[in-house]
Amino acid sequence: ATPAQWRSQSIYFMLTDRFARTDESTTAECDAKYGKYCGGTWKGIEKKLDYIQGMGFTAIWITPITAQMEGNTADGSAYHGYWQQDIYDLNSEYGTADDLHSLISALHDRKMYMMVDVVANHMGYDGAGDSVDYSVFDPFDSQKYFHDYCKVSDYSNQDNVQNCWLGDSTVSLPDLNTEREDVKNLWYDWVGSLVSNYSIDGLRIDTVRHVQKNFWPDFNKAAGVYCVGEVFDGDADYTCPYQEVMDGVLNYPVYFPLLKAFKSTSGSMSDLYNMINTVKSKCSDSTLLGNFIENHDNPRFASYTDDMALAKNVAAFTIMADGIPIIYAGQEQHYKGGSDPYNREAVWLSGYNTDSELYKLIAKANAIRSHAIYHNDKYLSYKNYPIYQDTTTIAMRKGDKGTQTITILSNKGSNGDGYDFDLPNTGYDAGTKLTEIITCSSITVGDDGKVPVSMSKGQPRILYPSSELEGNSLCS
Ligand code: ABC
Repeated sequence: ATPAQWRSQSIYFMLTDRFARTDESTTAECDAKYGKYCGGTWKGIEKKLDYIQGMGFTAIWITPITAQMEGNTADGSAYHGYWQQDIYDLNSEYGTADDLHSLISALHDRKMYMMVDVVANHMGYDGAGDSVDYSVFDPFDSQKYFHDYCKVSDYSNQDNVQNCWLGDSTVSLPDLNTEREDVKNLWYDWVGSLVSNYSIDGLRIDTVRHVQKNFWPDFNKAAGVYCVGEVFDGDADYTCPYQEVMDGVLNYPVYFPLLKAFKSTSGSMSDLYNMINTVKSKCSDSTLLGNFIENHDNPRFASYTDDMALAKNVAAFTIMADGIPIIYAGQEQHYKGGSDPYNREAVWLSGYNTDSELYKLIAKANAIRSHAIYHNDKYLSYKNYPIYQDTTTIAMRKGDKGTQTITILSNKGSNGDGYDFDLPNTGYDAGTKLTEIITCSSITVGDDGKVPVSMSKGQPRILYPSSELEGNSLCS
């Protein structure tokens, strides 16, 4: 699928090993701290598509599918999929090629998309960087395909970031020499075949900042589908330029101030307010970025605060701002694991509770977003911007006059006092009847054009013109 087709999607991201098992067990043991395989499979995912679709997701992103380094180490096993050794074979722990085909057809039958994670920067080896037996890799079975060993040690030095190796002396990540023509061509052929063999709709690309920029345009082109790259850096001046060589990047610049604003009831709104504008002006297209507040590399949001209202606000932001929303499996169950590997809990242990507060909030936010998109085909390309901030509140607008959504977020938390205020600059005409989607209550825009907003218990608010909701069951 093209970038334009992806713009309207909403993504549920999971580690294949940790989402669902073929036997549909909700009790199978999985202690994330050991970093071992827990038994999640592609068949398991296929059986749980109702659960995913029930939250309004239209796409899934799964971790890498290639064959991995075997066995267990002090860093754990390759259950996550980022330690590949054979790029032409699949990770048999997750199932067979037929299982993967079957999952993808099941998605397509539901008009959903499949995004697969791919790694072109490195392979994975059970041992230190100076002890690698290159013959275990397929292809790249000789040292000549790799950069000489050195460890990534200085993120402010781009040569070091690109040419040295990630990993440690337990599991090294042999760093491919992606300047070599043969290495480039192998990857371009490989990615084109992968996408067409499995009818993959989009790619999440790992470790993008660790490969020279000029590698990516042809990789993205050979893939022929929307690609979103991981550039793990909060500086928009550093991260946005990667959107010149790839369709989109994960929105790390917004991630950091979003976390800061909502991880406590004293977080500052102004950094987030400013960063929304910064990304909008510095990235070539903020509507093609991947928005998130959780992933498998960072502590879960609830590891900072167990406040449910704060978790709802960040989820609402992720879905209502510019870009493609990405929710990390387990976020809807308010999982609270800390740093890797603790943030990779098995989702089956939640029993896939569809009544959880965040499951329902996510479903609502995805539903109003889909409705707004469906109702006005320019909704997605209209760039979201902040219209208001105070010490505990931020409000933002997305969409043309008359069909815009206004999202109002607060970090007061579940125990926060209620407060009322008149919100200016929404673009709604005086007298317009609005529906607040979270509470399904009605509000009329004042004669002065301001919207009387009532905040309570730190809950988020999403406004939309009532007349444009006709025929939608969201609040009726
Ligand atoms: C395993 C164990 C860990 C153990 C480690 C040594 O080995 O699980 O407990 O500590 C995979 C696995 C991991 C595994 C690693 C290494 O491989 O999933 O479990 O860790 O073997 C991607 C993937 C990630 C994957 C890999 C490797 C890459 O999403 O899951 O990890 O294929 C860097 C990379 C980034 C990578 C990330 C984990 O590490 O750039 O691609 N993610 C700074 C740097 C970032 C750096 C980050 C974390 O630190 O700038 O480039 O990411 O090390 C902000 C700044 C940021 C800064 C942060 C910390 O602060 O703006 O720039 O990020 O303010």
